[in-house]
Amino acid sequence: SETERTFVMVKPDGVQRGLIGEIVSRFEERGLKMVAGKFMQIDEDLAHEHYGEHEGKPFFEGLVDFITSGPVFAMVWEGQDATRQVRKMMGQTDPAESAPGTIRGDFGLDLGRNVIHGSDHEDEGANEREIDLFFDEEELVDYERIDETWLYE
Ligand code: YYY
Ligand code: MG
Repeated sequence: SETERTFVMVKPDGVQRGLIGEIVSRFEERGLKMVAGKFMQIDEDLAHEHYGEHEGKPFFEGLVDFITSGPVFAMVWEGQDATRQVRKMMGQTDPAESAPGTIRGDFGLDLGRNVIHGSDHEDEGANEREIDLFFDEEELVDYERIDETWLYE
């Protein structure tokens, strides 16, 4: 698999429940590398753009209200097969269907309060689109993690 970057965000419920550190730890321990991070509040326009694929669906307005309701922690994580690996660590969209050991399976119960967002690996280019939407080029940092030679063959 290729080294790639993916967009990840602790949603307002995750921030309010004090889960930023726990979630960051899981990706760090897995060996993924954080290359950008930003604590911010999403406005209406950004919410509509980010979730544009869901416009018109019955849950859309509630989703926009929720994602703009408080601060989020937006991140970019880099690593081999990063987009798919992050999605696996997140679990299913519905926490109730997510296995224990996954982030949504460990920290959520309700579909509309599922703690974390990660780019869809089945949607080609979604990771790059979302990174561009949330971050400027100069906010992405190039560096090596000291354990990289032990993480990859
Ligand atoms: O990518 P992912 O977050 O796993 O799910 P999406 O199908 O892209 O939906 C985005 C977001 O919308 C989801 O995290 C919760 C919410 N949602 C909902 O409230 N009700 C649904 N029936 C489907 C999705
Ligand atoms: Mg999605």
